[in-house]
Amino acid sequence: MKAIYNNILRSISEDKKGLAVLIDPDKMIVEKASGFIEKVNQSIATHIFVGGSTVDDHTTEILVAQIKKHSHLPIVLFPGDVSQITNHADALLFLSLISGDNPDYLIGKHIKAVSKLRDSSLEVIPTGYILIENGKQTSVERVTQTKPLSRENAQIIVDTAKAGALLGMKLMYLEAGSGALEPVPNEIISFVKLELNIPLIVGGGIRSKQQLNEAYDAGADLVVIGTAFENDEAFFEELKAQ
Ligand code: 1GP
Repeated sequence: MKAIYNNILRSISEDKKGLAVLIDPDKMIVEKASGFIEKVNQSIATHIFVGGSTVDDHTTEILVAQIKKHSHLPIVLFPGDVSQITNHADALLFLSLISGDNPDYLIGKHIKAVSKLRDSSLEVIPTGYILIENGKQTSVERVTQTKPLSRENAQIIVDTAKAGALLGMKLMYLEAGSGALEPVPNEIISFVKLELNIPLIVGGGIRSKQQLNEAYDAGADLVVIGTAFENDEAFFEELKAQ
């Protein structure tokens, strides 16, 4: 079954953009999740992503089970570590951090994940993950011990994305980092989009409807927002489904 990925492809063919609300299990109190999820359900969100840089064992599993009770949106794991893989979700972004040179995040953690995935029904989506500098150090940089790509060198970013696509990755994720001061520049999104024919995800530092629409106009197929909703749930009001 490749339902989630095929749905993303279908949305693109119908000119529909996606919005993933990112929930960090480390920051969401499970008992309070239902109220938050209710707001997600009433918004234009198309996906719920779950993941964080550092999360206690089993926290993700408990949270995903709780979200499942309250939403029909697809739940996609966006894990910072192997321990965050749970069969309760619908799909897994099998992320390879191709902007960095840490073998653990290029292939090492993936090997460790296999024993968990062998008997799992999770849809596994190979995803190239590209960290782009945003003005401050982010937790991805700290945890993975890799440097982000410079936002001044668009060609390297494009070539990195293209290399990931040539390796067979099915999604490309341009990441400025959670709580980034500056989102991925729109020119970089456009430039990468021109070269790729796989879906493009963009996230990090997007905190207004205008920035969201600019990312869409530049070529993002799916935008991920976490911090802006964590900081102010009133933001959902601006993104209500019609
Ligand atoms: C982080 O791209 C996501 O991995 C979302 O970032 O929390 O800044 O919205 P924000």
